[in-house]
Order: sequence, then C-alpha cells, then structure tokens
Amino acid sequence: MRTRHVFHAVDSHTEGMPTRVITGGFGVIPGATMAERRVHFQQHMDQFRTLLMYEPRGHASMSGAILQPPTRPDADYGVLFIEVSGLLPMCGHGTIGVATVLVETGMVPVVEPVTTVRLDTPAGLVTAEVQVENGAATAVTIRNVASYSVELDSKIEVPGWGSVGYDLAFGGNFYAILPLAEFGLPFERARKQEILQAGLALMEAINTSEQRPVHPLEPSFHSVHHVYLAAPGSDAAHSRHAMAIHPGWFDRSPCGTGTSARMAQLHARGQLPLEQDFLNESFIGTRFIGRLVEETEVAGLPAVIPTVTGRAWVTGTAQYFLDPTDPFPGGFLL
Ligand code: PYC
Repeated sequence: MRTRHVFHAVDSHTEGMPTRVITGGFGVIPGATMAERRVHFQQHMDQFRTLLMYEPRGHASMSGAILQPPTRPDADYGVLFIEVSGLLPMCGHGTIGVATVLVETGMVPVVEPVTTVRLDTPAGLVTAEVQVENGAATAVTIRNVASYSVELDSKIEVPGWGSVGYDLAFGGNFYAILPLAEFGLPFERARKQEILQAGLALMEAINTSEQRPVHPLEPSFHSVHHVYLAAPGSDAAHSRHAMAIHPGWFDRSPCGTGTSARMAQLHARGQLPLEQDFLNESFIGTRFIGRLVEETEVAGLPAVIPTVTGRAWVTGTAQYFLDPTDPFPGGFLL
C-alpha cells in the first residue's frame, strides 16, 4: 500500500443525505475566518474536495464536512462544507451530521440529555443542541445563521420553459423557491429528470442575469445553486419539495439551509409567524421540523433566525488514500 495522503473520515447520513465528516488529514487550512478558509480551499485545494466527493470514493450526490480548529473563541470546531457542487457557506444536514459524529465519537464532552456543540461555519456561528440518550444522538436542533427574503414575485425568462415566477431567499445559501407547477410538472419521482432539468435551467437563467444574488456582507457568497420546487398543497404548516442542486442532483434530506430560506420566504409573505412549527419534507419523504425564533436584520434587511431539527446516523469509518499512480487523483464524475 502506498499513499500520498491519508484522510480520516466518519461517514453518516442525515435523513437520507450523506455527510462524510473528515476528522483528520488536512492540518490547519490558512485563513483568519472560516469564510477566508473556504476561499483559500476553493482557490488552492479544490482537488481534495473532488478526491473525497467524486467517484470512485464518493458519487454524484456526495456531501461532506472538513473539521478544523475554530477561528473564533466561542466555537468548539470550525467546519468547511464540501459537496459535488463545491464548498457551501453553510449546510444544515451537514451540521446535523457533524454534531452527531462529534457526540457519538466523544470528540466533544458529552452531557446527557443535551450536549451543545458550537460550530464556526463560513456563514457564521451555528449552535447544535444534540439530544443524547445512553451516548446516542437521537435528534439535533441547529440554530442557523440569519436568513432573509431577497425577492418575492420575481419573473425570469427560462430558455425552453418560458417566463417563470419565483421567490428568492437566503438561509445559509441562496434558494429560488417556487411551486413545481410553474413548470407544468407533476410531483413524481418518475419525472425526476425533467424536474432536475427545470431546476437547473432556472439556476442558469438567474445566475447569468442581473438577478444573480450576492450576500450584502460577504461577496464570496453568491449565485443560486439550489432550487426549491414545492409540491402541490404545500403551505406554511407542511411543505413537500424536490430540491434540485447544481450540477445535477436532489437533496435526499429536507435541506436545512433550504428549510431556513423557505421559512424566511413564508415569514416575508406574512404566512409564518415566530414560534410556529414548520414541517418540511424531502423528495424521498424524510422530514425536518423548522421554527423561526427571532427577528433580526442583515445589512438593514429584515431577517429571521431559524432553528431546524432532524436526525443523523453514523454509517461507518474510513481512511481515504491517494496512491501516487492513481490515474484519477481528483476523482471523476460520469
Ligand atoms: O441541508 O443545508 C442543507 C443542504 C444543502 C445542500 C444539501 N443539503
């Protein structure tokens, strides 16, 4: 056996969506904040993301998180979120996976019945309250970063689909939110290819127009890579959706940052007050419970603080290698 690198991983899934938690192998990534470390990683280290996420070590819907020392004194760990799509400013299912792994491996001091884990993410401090019973993490509630509605009732011309109406919100990533019916498609997994194509076409249209969003406080957070396509009958109490994600996959989980953006959008529409449960269901039928707990602002824009509750399970541990003769040092996708 020969290897240039060894990456230590604890694999998990959150309501069906994988989080490969990289617990060792990177050392400290340069940057004074996790947002700076994210940019450094994008510019100088992206081949390790593709090595760990793409085939043959991962797959076309793979997702993970790299643990780091925190860059701020009020956090326990720093986290970078990696996916086939790139590096996310924040990831809800990933945070639930990380918190579960930290508790179940004893990487944080475990207190029953609730262990609090404070994570330094590129988008800001996110706390996770982990319910613990006999050493097992049974549920995790994250308090997410400030989320806000960017636009309501926007319209854009989408090649092949005509004029499409959508709302846009930030919940740690930017989300276009619209009823799937805008594309005239039924909410059926058998139609997933058309649903995905519609979501990707909308992202492309927004990102190549003046409607491409940029976060007012952090210009490295920009563009729409996620489209929340709501099922018929979805409302502010219970919403089902298919989450189309760049470059071409669906979230298996109900998407924590998408749940946060959806709640910010419903709040801006006057449909979801504070302290009311919001049940958000994924394309495969798994569920998160969201709640808005505070009103705040982001650069003068009205914003809300969401919490999201879900569950994760540890699925295994691994060491990933890179043999010096491996013809695919950055992996590949078909
Ligand atoms: O849970 O926030 C989330 C997420 C983002 C992309 C996939 N899942």
